[in-house]
Amino acid sequence: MNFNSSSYEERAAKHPHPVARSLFEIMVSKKTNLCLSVDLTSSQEILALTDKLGPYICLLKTHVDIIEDFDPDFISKLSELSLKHNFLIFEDRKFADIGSTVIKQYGGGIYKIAEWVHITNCHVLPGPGIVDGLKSVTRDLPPRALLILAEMSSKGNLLTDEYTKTAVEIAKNNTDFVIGFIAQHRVSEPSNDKTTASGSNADFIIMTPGVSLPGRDGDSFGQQYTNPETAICVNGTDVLIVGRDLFTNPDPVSRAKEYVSTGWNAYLKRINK
Ligand code: 6AU
Repeated sequence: MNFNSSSYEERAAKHPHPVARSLFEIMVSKKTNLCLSVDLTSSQEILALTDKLGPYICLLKTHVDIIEDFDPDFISKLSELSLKHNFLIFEDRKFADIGSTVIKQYGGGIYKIAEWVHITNCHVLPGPGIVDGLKSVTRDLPPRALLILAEMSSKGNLLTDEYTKTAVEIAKNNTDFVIGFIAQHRVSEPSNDKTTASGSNADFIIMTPGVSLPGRDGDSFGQQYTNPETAICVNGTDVLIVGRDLFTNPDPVSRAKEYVSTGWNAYLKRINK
């Protein structure tokens, strides 16, 4: 079995990274491990759905570059919602360039992602310099964290086992910034009672996309879905990332509640409570 049987409370108490601690604390206080992937293209629709589902999520995942009417005011409104409903913001930017370029993409441009986003993610195709570059942007900002894409959900993706192992090594060398992975399984060794604050047995958070309650197996572009119970109890994920099954649902609040109860019960089963 490759999963972390410690509770989110225990992990919050000993995690060295403030963003990871906040996330675990939010999960515990709201009893949810659901991340809404709000892949809509109108800022009004994003804000409206976020306000509706805010009470049920620990994390909101955005793709800011798909918004058709982006305006800096959108960021203030989203940040207000994050405080109102107590969730963190994760911009799914999937940086993938050399260090000196990602510095400008993360800190600058029209989105200024690092200024308002608690968590972002990157591929490590370019090697460890991408992590160094991103980290350098955060030096004078409030705590910021990174997730490394170690596995992908899509059919035929090129992230081999060897690639995943290297991604984990890069994360272990950067525990002051990297708090976990986008992955389909717990890709770092099982922590359980051997979990340490940082270093080679660091407590990495696994966030899994390609998750859906039964009924959705994939899409016509290679997306593949796992059900929440398997993702948490068998594959060892910590956070369920759900997009279309929520934002295209005619009753997203009821659907979100189903994810919250399924996800939380699976977590309680995993930690034997
Ligand atoms: O639930 P869906 O299929 O509507 O949306 C899944 C979301 C999308 C993808 O861009 C993202 O998750 N995603 C990621 C992330 C989060 O990095 C990696 C991956 O392997 N698969 C995937 O779907 O916003």
